[in-house]
Amino acid sequence: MGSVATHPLIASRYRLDDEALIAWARNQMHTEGVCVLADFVTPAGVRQMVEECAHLAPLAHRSAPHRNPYLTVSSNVSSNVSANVSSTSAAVLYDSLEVLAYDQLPTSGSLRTLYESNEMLHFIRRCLGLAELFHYGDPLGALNVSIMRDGDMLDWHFDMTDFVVSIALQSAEHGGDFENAPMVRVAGEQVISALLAGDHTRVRVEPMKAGTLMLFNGRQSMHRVSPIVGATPRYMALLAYDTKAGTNSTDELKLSRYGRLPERREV
Ligand SMILES: O=C(O)CCC(=O)C(=O)O
Repeated sequence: MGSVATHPLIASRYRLDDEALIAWARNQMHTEGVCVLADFVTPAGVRQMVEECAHLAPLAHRSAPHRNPYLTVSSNVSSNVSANVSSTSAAVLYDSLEVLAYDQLPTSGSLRTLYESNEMLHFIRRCLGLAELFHYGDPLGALNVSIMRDGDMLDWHFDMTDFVVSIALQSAEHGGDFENAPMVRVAGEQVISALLAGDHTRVRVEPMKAGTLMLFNGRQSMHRVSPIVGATPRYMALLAYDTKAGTNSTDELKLSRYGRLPERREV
């Protein structure tokens, strides 16, 4: 008792063996596809994580992919023609961001310490109501940090995975809101098309301030990050897990997001 309940980087108000908290999180995921835990990381932990990111930021890879809302088609088209498309899968949308990869983050730093801890893995697994959960097998993407600067944005998309776990580290001066249309995928093509064309009746902003942990089903919920305004970069840590051991991403995705492939180690 005690050793799995707390972690030095996690605020004491959260006990990782709190059955009521875990049941609430599971219900949130089931009903809304999102669970937001404010002030999850301690202020000191957030400060350390921001320092790690700020120090490494010059090494981040910048990309500006064009793709459809399902991330199934990438495109070299240079203009945003998201509105007035006959099929939502033909919509061309645009992202711009920088990303720090897992292998760039210091092994004994606070970000990796939290991500790699078994306490955190088991807590996430239980909040998601899963029998098994593994750290993602992608040497670049298992834990990565998105850095978004003045003018950067992520446009509307559904993720290709069932869930994502993120920790907000630093907000922009303005913009950078996480806008979410919860569980909208089942509503069908017409509703998604209306949303892409500007009908935001189903959209809400998730309260992601520094230290917040979010569990999110991005396969069912269309979401975007509104354009960043101002000189302060937005930092968001993305912690990846999978229900199967050793799951990796494709080389195409790695090249697009990190601009490179992992070094191959000869055995
Ligand atoms: O930065 C964020 O808050 C969201 C990131 C996101 O939607 C994604 O990487 O697919």
